[in-house]
Formats: sequence, structure tokens, C-alpha cells
Amino acid sequence: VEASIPEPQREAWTKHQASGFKDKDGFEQEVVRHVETTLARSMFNCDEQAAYAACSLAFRDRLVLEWNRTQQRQTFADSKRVYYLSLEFLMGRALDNAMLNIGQKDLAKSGLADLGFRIEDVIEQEHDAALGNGGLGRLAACFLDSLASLNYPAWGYGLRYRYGIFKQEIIDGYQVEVPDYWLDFNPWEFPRHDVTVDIQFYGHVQKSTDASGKSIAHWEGGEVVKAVAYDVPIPGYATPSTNNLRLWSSKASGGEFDFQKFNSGDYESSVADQQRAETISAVLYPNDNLERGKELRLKQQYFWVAASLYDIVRRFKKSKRPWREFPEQVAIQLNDTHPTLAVVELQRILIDLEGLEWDEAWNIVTNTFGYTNHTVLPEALEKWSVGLIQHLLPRHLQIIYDINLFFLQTVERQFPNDREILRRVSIIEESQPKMVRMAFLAIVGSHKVNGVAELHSDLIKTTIFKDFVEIFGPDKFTNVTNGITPRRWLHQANPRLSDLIASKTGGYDFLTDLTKLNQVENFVNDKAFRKEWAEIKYANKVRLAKHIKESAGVEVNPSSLFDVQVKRIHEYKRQQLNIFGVIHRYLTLKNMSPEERKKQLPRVTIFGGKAAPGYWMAKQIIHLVNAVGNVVNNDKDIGDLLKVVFLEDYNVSKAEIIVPASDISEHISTAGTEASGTSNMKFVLNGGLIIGTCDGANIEITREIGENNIFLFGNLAEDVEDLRHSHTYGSHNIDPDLAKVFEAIEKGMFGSQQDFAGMITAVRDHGDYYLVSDDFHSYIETHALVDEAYRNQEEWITKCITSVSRMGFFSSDRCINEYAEEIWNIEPLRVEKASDGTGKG
Ligand code: 4GP
Repeated sequence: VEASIPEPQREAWTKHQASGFKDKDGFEQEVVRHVETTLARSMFNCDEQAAYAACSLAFRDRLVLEWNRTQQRQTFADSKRVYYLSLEFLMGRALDNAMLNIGQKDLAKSGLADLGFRIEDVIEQEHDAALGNGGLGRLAACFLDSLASLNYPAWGYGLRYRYGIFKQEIIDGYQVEVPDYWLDFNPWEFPRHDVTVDIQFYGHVQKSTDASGKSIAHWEGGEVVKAVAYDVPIPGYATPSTNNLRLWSSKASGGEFDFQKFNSGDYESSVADQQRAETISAVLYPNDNLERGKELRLKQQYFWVAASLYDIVRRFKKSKRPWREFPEQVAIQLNDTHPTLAVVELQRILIDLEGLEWDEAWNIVTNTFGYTNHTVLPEALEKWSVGLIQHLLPRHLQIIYDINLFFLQTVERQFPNDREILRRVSIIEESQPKMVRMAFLAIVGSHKVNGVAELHSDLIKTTIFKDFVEIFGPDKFTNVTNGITPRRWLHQANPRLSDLIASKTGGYDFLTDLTKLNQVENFVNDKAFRKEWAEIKYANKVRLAKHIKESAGVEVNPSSLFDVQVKRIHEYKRQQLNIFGVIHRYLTLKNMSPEERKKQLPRVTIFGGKAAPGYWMAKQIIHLVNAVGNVVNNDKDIGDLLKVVFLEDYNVSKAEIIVPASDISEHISTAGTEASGTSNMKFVLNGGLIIGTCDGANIEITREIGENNIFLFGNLAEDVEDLRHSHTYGSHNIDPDLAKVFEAIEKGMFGSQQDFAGMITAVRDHGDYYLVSDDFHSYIETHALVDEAYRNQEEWITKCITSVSRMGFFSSDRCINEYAEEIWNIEPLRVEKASDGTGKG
């Protein structure tokens, strides 16, 4: 149905078009209006929460107007769009980001002050949108910021979980998980009750033949669940472009509940159907770098993928173009293998519903998709049992078998008489039970496959995907090194540093072209500049110290060296190496005479991060950190020389406090295991140095900032396999310093040794898979170098300033431009900047 307003009535529309607030007065007016009407409150009961709500609604109104215009612009331009499919978007808070990207934070600050509020307190009221686990989800959020800021026509597609990643509480040193119900009040989404898609599950496949004798498959029966769209506007920085993140929520189809059951008195089961449908989008799976193969997870994946593709195809069909032009209009990026069923779903739509021939359809499919791999850890590579897919998605399983058949036929032609390669690359693993290898399906169904840092992209080509490089040739495989958005991770998290840089480089252009940071290096010897630099770092440390006191109850001295490791708790990330190192430091201090001790550098070691609820070893690590903190922090001999803090419930908004306050941060994964890392980039960008292994993006950070400005240690990726082999088949001698640490734990220095036995035996008796002992000596020595370097504050500041000035490469803008050019083949849309200099029209 045509929904346009007829020409004669458009004048009235134009006259009354909403425009959002223009100045401080307008802003205040909007805030008061929202308090009084939307929230139905008054100045006599307006608390900070209400002020946050009203302020957010005022900004949301502005955003949605720009959002509308952006969508119109993109529709008129009719150019190619990219769709970023990600099961995780770790967005964090939206208000501060919206104000800064629109360029109206100062106005809001003074407007809120007029109304009796401090902007910092108002911002603090917002609940993080935590629809992700860690790096993969936060990368997706940075990408959305860059796509909008660079004016690319782009949509994100994800799931609207009712519960995001759990809230972590530390009780008696143990992690306890509490549900994160974040939707109580969320002004940043627009429910689109008119945008719904019916999603089918289960059932069976019927075959029929058409007039020409061609066989057609019909997927029939089963159950239907409704997908409802919720749209989240994503503002670009200094541009009117406001893109869309569409999140799907599940709902029972066909009414609220089954009236027949209800009328026959079976009220409970009539509501149960509804609840079962709503369960699909209820909860984010809390695993990082791990797949667990749960049926509900597969249901989530298909639900989200099918709804998104329906939407994308619907939009394409409106253009009335022939199908072969689909890949010229649509690029779809698979963020890891989670959305791989999209490959199968698009093929199904084209052959079953649109009547295309297999080859023609497959050609369209493979030219549409790109696949990004985020990990080489075997436990994270997704596989689904054939039986489960058969049950849930019977037609899709047939198509997967056909894709595999045709693929293996081409491999056979390429490598005649090589049965082994067929077995190795088959999408179906001939195990008991048979499994579908999702990464292989994603590779076969995409035109480009990329890793997320140079080392990682090389590793996937030489290890897990080696055969596919032989089959498809090396050009299909590429690297796009990750990046971060400097808007959130410098301007928002560290406003004073951003302002200082702007004052020296002639404005905030570095926020849209981060390579401009290189001008900062010209001031490395400027006394006043250095002084202010140091003051900002100190102030950031004071702020973190205050947070530590409030949340962990530990008093720390902001003049100490702040040593930070915040990220998901994982054996491969080696928080155990860190805490063993801390114990070593403690033992060393205890053995010193009081005079000797006085010469030592005071240090605060800060940990933060969540463990997957079922990850027993990770939880043990958290427990040990807290147990060590308990002893060390209360030891009178030690005082300020060493404090050990575990910060509860690490998330995006806490990272914004922690990152700017770090002196040294730890990125110490076993070489070859961390695909990239992105927090390493955030820390350096904020004037902190790194201690790290030659892994992931650490290597490229070193290349950019220079090896004098980073503390590298440990074995290299190329030696890891041999070392592991020697642990198993040779004799594994534990590093003597590490042995002393184990001894202390086993003597019960930090409580019952049984509580930590698993961490010790993993290293001593079970092959030390993560090379904790092999790297221990080098780790300890390198920390000694850190201490020494930090004593020379002048040198240290020089290192920090130099490093920041060389971080331009790590902007997610660079990264998105590479995807756009090399993988998506899309262009930005030209957008006129507003004349008021805010970037907003
Ligand atoms: C992460 C990787 O572990 C991390 O190295 C990388 O920086 C990030 O993706 C973004 O590419 N992987 C995951 C995961 O979070 O769940 O596999």
C-alpha cells in the first residue's frame, strides 16, 4: 500500500516538521517537556534518574529525525549497502556518546546545570547496553560508530536480548552471577510493531514437480515464532548520518495465547507457548571464545538470520532489479560463524521461493557474503550435530548437504585421488555423531575470509584453513587488523587528554583522521605540555582510586604504578601468569630487609573481568586473585608497596574509567592464541604502556610505536607447538621461581590450598598447555624492567607521548575503510555538513 502523503497536503507537513532543539533554551524546553509529559513528573519530584530519562529522550528525538533523513538519503541514492550480522553488540552507554557525536555536550552540560543537575551524575544513571561478551561484541560496536561517522550506508543486525551479559558480584572472593535486566527503561530503542517476520522451525520437507518437471521443495509444518524489530539509532561523529542497528525480539505468533486451551481451562499451557517463543531472544549466551552447542543457541541463530535476510531481501525486491544484481546492492558480513546459516537461508530463498536455478543462486550467495574469523582456539570453532539441524531446520540440512556435495566435487576434480583432503575439508565431519563444521560452510559460502590481525590472518592460512587456501587460492584470504573508535576511547573516556591534544594539533580533526595524532610528537619536549600530560594521567588515576575505594574497599595510592589486566578471564589470556607473578613479587618483598623494601617501587595490580559461569578454572583464578589481595592488602610489612585489587563487574562504562588511568597494562596471552586484542590499542591510545607477548595486534602496535616503547616478553608463536610437545613427551621442569610460588600457595598462605590446586596441576602435571612456566622467568624479568623504566618519569612520559602520537593506524575508521574497499565494495554517501559547525543538519 502506498503510504505517501499526497502533494497538496505536504505543505502542512513541511510547515510542522519536527526539528529537535537548536540551542540551550530549546534543549531545556525539551527536557522539561519530557519530564512533565512523557514521564508525568514535575520539578518537585525530578531526581537524577528522571533527568537522565528526559535528557536522553530529548537527544533521542534529535537522533531519530537524523535517522529518518539518513534512511531517505540512502534510499534515494540507491547505492550498495552493507549489513553487519553480529550476535553481539557491546554498546555500553549511549547518552554521552550521542551528545559528543552530535557535538552538543557542552550545551547539554550548561542546560542541565540550569535545571539543577551535574551532567556527570546524569550520565552515570544509564545502564550499560551489554549485549556482548568481550572483544568480538565490542568490535561490532566500534564498527557501527565508524560506519556512521564515515557515512557508509550500513545496517547492523542483532538480537534484542532481554538479559545481556550477567552482572558479576564478588562474594567472599567468588564470582556470583546476577541477571542483567536492562530493559526496565531503555529510551534508545524504537519498537517497530509493524515490522515483523514469521520464522519457521521444525516441520518436514515435501517435494513436488512443476510443469517443466523441475523438482521443488516445500518446507511445511512445524511451529512459527514472530520476530519483532527494535531499531537503535547510531549517530555518526560530526556528520548528520545516523545509521540503524536493528535488533530482533521473539514473540509468540498468532495472538497472545491459545484461546482454545484458555477456554477449556488450560490457562497455564496457553501461556507456556508464549513464554517458549519469547525464550528465544531472552538471554545472551555468556561464553567468550567458547561454543557449547545448545539447541536454544542454534534457534537464536536461525531466528535472527532468517528475520534479517527477510528484511534485506524485502528491501532489495522493492528496487525491482533482477536477482543477479543482488551482490551489487548488498554486502553481508558474517561476524564470526554465528550467522553462517544466512548462507543457507539465502540459497533457500533463491531456489525454493524465488525459483532460481542452483548455480545462479549460489553465484549470488557467494558474491554477497564475507566472513570474519576471530579465533583459532579449537574449543571456539562452531559445530552443530547433523541430527539437531535435521530436527530444527530440515530443509536447510538438505541444502547444506548439496552445498557440500558440489564443493567436494570441485575439490575432487582439483585433487584427483586425494581422499584425505576430501575428508579434511568436508563441511560434514564424519564423526559420531556427524557434525556440520560452520567455519567451513562460511568459507565455502563467502567470497572473502579475513582474520583480525596480521599474525592471526597468517595463522589461519597455515593451520585451521590451510586446505582451503590450496583449494580457493590465497586471494580469498585476507587480513583486516582490528581498530577502535577514538570517539569513545579517547574523546569520551579521556576528555582532558583529548582537549590537550586538540589544543596542540589545531582542533579535533584527529578524531576523524587519527593519523593526525602524529603532530603530538612535535611537543614531546615541550615542558608545559609534558606537565599537563602528567597531570591528566594523575587525575585519571585519582578518579580510578576513588572507584576502587568505593567498589572494592581498598585504599590505593595514586602515585603508585598502576598495573592493569582487564578482559574476560581465560586460561589463554593468562591471568594466572599475572597472579603468580604478583605472588612472586610479594614473596620477594617479604624476604627483603625493611631498608631494602623502602627502595622498592609501589605498585597496584588491578584485575577485572568475567568468567563464563561454567568455566571452573577461570572462576578459580578469580578466587585466587581475591585471596591474594586479602593477604597482601592487609600486610603491614608491605603497606603501599603492593596492592592487589579485583574490580567487580568489568564492563564498557567501567573500562572508560580504568583505561585512562593505567600506567602499564597486561596483554600476555600465550603467543598465537589471542587473535588480535583491542584493549591493548585503547590503553596505548590513552597514554599507558604495555607489557605483552608477541601475539595478536601487540606485534603491529610494536611496529607502529617502536620496540623501545613496549615491554615484550615470552616465547614466540612459532615455538609454541614444540614446547607443548616437549612438555608431554620430554621432562617438564617447572621454573624455580614459579615452584616457590606454588609452594607458598600449597602451604596455605592464601587460604585452603585445595581451592587452587587445579591451577597448579594444570601447569605442573597436565602439560602446561598455555606455557605459564616457560614464560615465567621472562615475565618476571620484564616486570623488573618496567619498574626501572617507571622510576625515570621523564623517560616514561616521553615513551607515552611518543606512543600515543603513533597510534593513528588503530582507528576503526581505517579498519572499516579497508573492509569497504577490499571486501564490501561500497562507497560512502556524500553528506553536506551543517553550517553551525556541529556537523548536524
Ligand atoms: C575475540 C578475540 O579473542 C580477540 O583477540 C579479538 O580482538 C576480538 O575477538 C575481536 O576481533 N574473540 C571473541 C570470541 O571474542 O568470542 O571468539
